[in-house]
Amino acid sequence: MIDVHYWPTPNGHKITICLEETGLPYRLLPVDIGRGAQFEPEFLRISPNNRIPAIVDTSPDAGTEPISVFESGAILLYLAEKTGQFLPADLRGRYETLQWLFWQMGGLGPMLGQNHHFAHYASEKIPYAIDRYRKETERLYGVLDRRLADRAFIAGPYTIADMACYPWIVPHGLQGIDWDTFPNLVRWFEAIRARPAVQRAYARANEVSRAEGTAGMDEAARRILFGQGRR
Ligand SMILES: N[C@@H](CCC(=O)N[C@@H](CS)C(=O)NCC(=O)O)C(=O)O
Repeated sequence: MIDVHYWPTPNGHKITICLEETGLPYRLLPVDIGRGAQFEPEFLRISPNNRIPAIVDTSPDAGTEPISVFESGAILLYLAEKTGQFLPADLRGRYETLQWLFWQMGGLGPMLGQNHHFAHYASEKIPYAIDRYRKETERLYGVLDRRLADRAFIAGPYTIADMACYPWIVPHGLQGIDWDTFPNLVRWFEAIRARPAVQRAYARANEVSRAEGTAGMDEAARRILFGQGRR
């Protein structure tokens, strides 16, 4: 069983998509990051960076101790290696996948996260910051669109690199870009959106949102999420 310490955000969706695609049994354990649950000592023991997602594989191999993994890229790699799915076995295919997985972790995710922050969450509207991250989003979309010009998915076959990128493209309507000018990306997006496993993953997210009430962001959540210093 895979225990997923989870909240319905882009980084959380990556893991439920992968779990639905691989068919591994899993259980969702909500971590309400707007209420500070990411600072609970029990959670910090498995995710010292106080971020979701994190997983605990309760039976990595018959009779062995549970293993925990944090950082969505490491988790996707773990699940791909555990199941032998969505990460090509040959050297070239493996590195086609891994370089784009790391591109998502170091570029697409953080930059689009800042785009969302300055355009929608920051109490002060700073034109320089809004423009900086909107342009960077546009640049990254362009990189992905060119990559997809001559292949169906990012590494060729559908892999964990696609699962990492897709949830960050879902809110494209909020990112200030001109969606229709990225036709290869639109085709790729629609192909992934139609996958039954992806639809199941987002249905699980809705279950958590309904049960835990994740709609909107109040002042307390804003302080918790955006006021973090060393302590
Ligand atoms: N690099 C991390 C980023 C994870 C991340 O930023 N998670 C956000 C939700 S999408 C979070 O847990 N935020 C809690 C907080 O900021 O305290 C990953 O890919 O797993």
